[in-house]
Amino acid sequence: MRKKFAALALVTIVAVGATVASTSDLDTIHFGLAKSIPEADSSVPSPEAVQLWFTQIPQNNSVGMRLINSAGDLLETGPIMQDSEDHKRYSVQVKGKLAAGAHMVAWRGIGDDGHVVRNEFSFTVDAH
Ligand SMILES: [Cu+2]
Repeated sequence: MRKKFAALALVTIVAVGATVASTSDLDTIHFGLAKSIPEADSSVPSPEAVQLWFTQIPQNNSVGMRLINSAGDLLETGPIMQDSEDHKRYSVQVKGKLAAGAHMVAWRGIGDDGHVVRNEFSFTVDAH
């Protein structure tokens, strides 16, 4: 069941990647990602959490995030949590240590204009 879910997620990402404007366009037009930790395209030790800062406070219960490894497997994380003070900041706890190599973070959310925005970025876990 989990495998099937991961495969579906990847299909969605590929389809969306072809039609959605770049992240920099989204920042200025409407809802988007302002920054993340790990940063996009960074190389880092295995993180304990993935943190996202959006350009607007997302609508309630609109934010989702998936962590996917280079084999396309959906990795287990904790639930998506909104920061109680900075309402633009969301995070998930990573379960265990991530293997070295590329990882993709696929996220979605809805801002003020009611459009669902989806995008993804990658980071690499160092070998050491
Ligand atoms: Cu919009």
